[in-house]
Amino acid sequence: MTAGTGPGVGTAPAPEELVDLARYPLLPGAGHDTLVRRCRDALQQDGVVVLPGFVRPEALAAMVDECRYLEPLGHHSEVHNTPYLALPDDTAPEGHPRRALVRSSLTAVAHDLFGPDSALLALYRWPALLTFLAEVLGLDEVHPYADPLGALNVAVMTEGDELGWHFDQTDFVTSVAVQAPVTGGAFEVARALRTSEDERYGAVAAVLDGDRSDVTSVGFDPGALMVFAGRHSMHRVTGVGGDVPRYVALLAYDRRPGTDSSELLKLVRYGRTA
Ligand SMILES: O=C(O)CCC(=O)C(=O)O
Repeated sequence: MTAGTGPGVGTAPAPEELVDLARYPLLPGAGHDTLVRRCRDALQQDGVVVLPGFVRPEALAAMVDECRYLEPLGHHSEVHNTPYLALPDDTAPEGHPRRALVRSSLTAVAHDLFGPDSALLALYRWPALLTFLAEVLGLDEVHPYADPLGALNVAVMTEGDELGWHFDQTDFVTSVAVQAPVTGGAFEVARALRTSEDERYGAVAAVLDGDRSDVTSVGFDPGALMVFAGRHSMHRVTGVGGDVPRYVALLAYDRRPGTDSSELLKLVRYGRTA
């Protein structure tokens, strides 16, 4: 059986064969320190770093097959929530972002559905990737989530799906773009829209009302690894069109071991809690 395409009876691919290590020297050696510095600078300056062509073409083809196989096992949800991923605050004035509702519609494939032969799982657990991410993020360590459903998950977006404007509740998100849709599916960011001290509700309301002056499109480039700091940068995925699903793998890590997601988040995203 080809790695990552079936119900998980094969063996896991070697993670170092999944990544273009000539272009991105993740392991210590020539070019490694320069790569880390470049990524760290981009993340600090722009809140996002994208490494196009990170996944080698053959590995990407296996990941597409894997996502195709997993897609029917995923849970589709459509929710309307605030950009703060919280319930609307009815005490806030009319038109306030804390009362605004945005639509998110997607299918999520949970971590426990990936087979032992999964290329995505092999990449997710690869110690060299964890060390590299810690270096880029300036952290001592990076740990995979302990969330049995959300640790590694695939977001599938088909015709009519979208991810509304929101701020993340985590410091950073790592993703691998696997397959682009026919139209839409762009990752758009209003960078550093708020700070820890200032919510800047006026600026948030303007973006929600369609003001594009603070918005940049990061695009969607299959094979790219993205590290994104979304706590202060509001972001969204534009509506998807056409008959090719958008696949993105979300690799959830934290600076501490044992991080889990709330039961409510699991229920909404995966339709179950375990
Ligand atoms: O699908 C993507 O490209 C990004 C997903 C995202 O921003 C999120 O899940 O918060």
